[in-house]
Amino acid sequence: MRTLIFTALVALVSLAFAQERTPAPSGAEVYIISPKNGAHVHAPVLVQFGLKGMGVAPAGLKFDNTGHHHLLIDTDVPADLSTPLPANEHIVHFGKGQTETTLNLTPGKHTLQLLFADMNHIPHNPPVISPKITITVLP
Ligand SMILES: [Cu+2]
Repeated sequence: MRTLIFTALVALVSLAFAQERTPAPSGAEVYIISPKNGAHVHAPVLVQFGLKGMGVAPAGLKFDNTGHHHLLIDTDVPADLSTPLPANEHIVHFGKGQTETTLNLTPGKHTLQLLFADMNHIPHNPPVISPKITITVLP
């Protein structure tokens, strides 16, 4: 009996830690509708998020084939996509289900990239990532 309880506990604990990544349907795509790659723009910059083959849902709500947008600003996709994405000035979460934002970027070149992730902020498997664009913000 004791062994059984122990085994059950181990199974529960490993389940809690080995979070299965949410599968993405094949053909799912995120992309930046605007601005266009190479665009010269003035701040504030309206960034519009495009999504194909999946739906947007607020963070914390579980629906199949959904997630929420994350905008990577002047940074690369994190190497480890098995854990929740951090939230900072370079990785902005849109956990309310927003599909656009306005950025007050400083003049100069900036890169933007979208990364979709599930209700727990963990990218899907395979990850749904947009092409990275570079824009120039005019003074
Ligand atoms: Cu998130």
